[in-house]
Amino acid sequence: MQAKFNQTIIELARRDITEESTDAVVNAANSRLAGGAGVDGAIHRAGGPAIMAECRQIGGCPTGQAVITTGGNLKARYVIHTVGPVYQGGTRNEANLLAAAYTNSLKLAAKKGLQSISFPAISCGTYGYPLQEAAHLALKSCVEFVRENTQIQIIRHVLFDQKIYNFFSGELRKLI
Ligand code: AR6
Repeated sequence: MQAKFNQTIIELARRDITEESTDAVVNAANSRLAGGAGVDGAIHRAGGPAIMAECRQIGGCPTGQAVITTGGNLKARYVIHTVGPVYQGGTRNEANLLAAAYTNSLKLAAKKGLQSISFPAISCGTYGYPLQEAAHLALKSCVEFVRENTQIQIIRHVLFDQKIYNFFSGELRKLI
């Protein structure tokens, strides 16, 4: 499923983000950039040790912020590492932090001159964010960004399972 907002196509795909050939893939990292399970583990496994070496140099990334490394052995030229919030009931500024994770990743991609980017469903695994609200915030952040910024031509949300895909497609339909 896809829709065009201003100059940008926002699309949903059901597959493994490590296969993406967009200019950048986004990693749902932790604030120490230490690697882990889920999409983080998959990206480091597929991308090879060069990515972790760069993460160690950078040292860390606060929740809601984003940093960039090269893509190692991935098809994507860059990995943008962002840190979503751990969901703790919704009263710890989680919504703003999740939106910021998307917006700051997009700002970094635009600053680098990139034209395409693939996101996983940040905070939707280990970090426990309710899926429908996470899907809404993810898409709303991207749509708001592309209304003001025309640099990025494709934003792809790469969703691992059908359940999350269905939440994203339901929320995307509401924004069209
Ligand atoms: N491609 C696309 N999506 C994937 C893939 C993949 N290869 N693998 C998993 N997902 P998670 P978080 C989906 O837990 O909630 C790590 O240990 C997964 O099904 O990866 O932000 C980090 O180091 C889920 O929908 O990220 C952090 O400590 C989504 O990606 C912590 O987990 C995000 O799940 C971050 O937790």
